[in-house]
Amino acid sequence: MKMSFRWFGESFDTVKLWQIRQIPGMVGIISTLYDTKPGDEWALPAIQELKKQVTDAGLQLLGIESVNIHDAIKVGTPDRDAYIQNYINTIRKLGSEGIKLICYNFMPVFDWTRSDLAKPRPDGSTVLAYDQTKIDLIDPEGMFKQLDGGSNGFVLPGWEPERMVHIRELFDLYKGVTEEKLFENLVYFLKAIMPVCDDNDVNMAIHIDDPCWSVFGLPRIISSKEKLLRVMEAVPNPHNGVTLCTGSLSSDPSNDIPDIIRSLKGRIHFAHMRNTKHTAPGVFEESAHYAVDGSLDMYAIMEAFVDIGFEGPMRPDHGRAIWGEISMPGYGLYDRALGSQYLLGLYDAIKRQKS
Ligand code: CS2
Ligand code: MN
Repeated sequence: MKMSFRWFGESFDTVKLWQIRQIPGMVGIISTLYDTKPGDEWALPAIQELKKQVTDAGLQLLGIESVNIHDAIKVGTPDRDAYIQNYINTIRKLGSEGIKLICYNFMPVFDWTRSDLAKPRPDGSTVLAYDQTKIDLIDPEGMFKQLDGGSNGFVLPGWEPERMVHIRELFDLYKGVTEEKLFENLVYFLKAIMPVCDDNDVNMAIHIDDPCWSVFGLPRIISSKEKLLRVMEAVPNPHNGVTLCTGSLSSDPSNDIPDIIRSLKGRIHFAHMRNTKHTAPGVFEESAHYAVDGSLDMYAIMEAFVDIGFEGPMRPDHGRAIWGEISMPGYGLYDRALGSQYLLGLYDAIKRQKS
């Protein structure tokens, strides 16, 4: 396992590479070109510059999160092939620079959904939280306004304002896109890109849907063991893999995360470690990574990663906002740094025990 940290780039992140470098055990950076739009072909000099910044800081650029997928590909409109070609070109350029991991998601319209970006906890920290009863009271536009207003002035990944102004048209576009259709479109996309992944040894790692159920009537296809295995079996190439995000999977407590990890042996290319605390069905908050602070058995989850011989990048996912830090919600330095140390401690102890 290679402990890594998500970083949005010099112009977008409050956290500095030199700070990340000082976190014990931190070897990798997961980044992106945050100013590209879904569907764009990435420019090689920009990729090279990003890689140089990371390497100069004494870290390795271990992967991209995310190269986002254009809605035409998800919906399956006639122009999708042009966007797939752009994606293929981007994969080739990343591969040529030695960047062999791409995380992406296949959620319609927007990325993860939360009802609260700064829910206060008794210790004075704030966390991202989800309450289905609150979501039921608003529409997607209201949702975007609420998130945009609470994001400390940062653009949230997957909630880009230029896309969100077209939110109604986007919803119209997805009318008639059932789970089955979305699945077919994912398979079409994966089959088209596998040859370039093979040539460049690039791993594609699909992120879990968050939450794991339909929000605002949009389909969800990456949300359970059965659904994940179906995608793995439909395109059995090992370059077609998963970003195992524990927090996203845990939104549905019926997901047995250690069992899912074991069932995906060889197909998990990237691990996101997050803990969540569930207080009622459909109601949870993102707690500290420390198991006791939430509802997840972080030991059993880490043990499953050790048992399958996971060697890829692992990163602490969303952290709490603590010590007065102002950052993109979920992506401050302090709590993710703390989380990484807990995760490394678990990992080292389990490894030692088993050797
Ligand atoms: C989120 C997502 O759970 C997470 O890591 O912050 O924004 C995630 O990066 C995307 O869904 C991956 O494409
Ligand atoms: Mn995640």
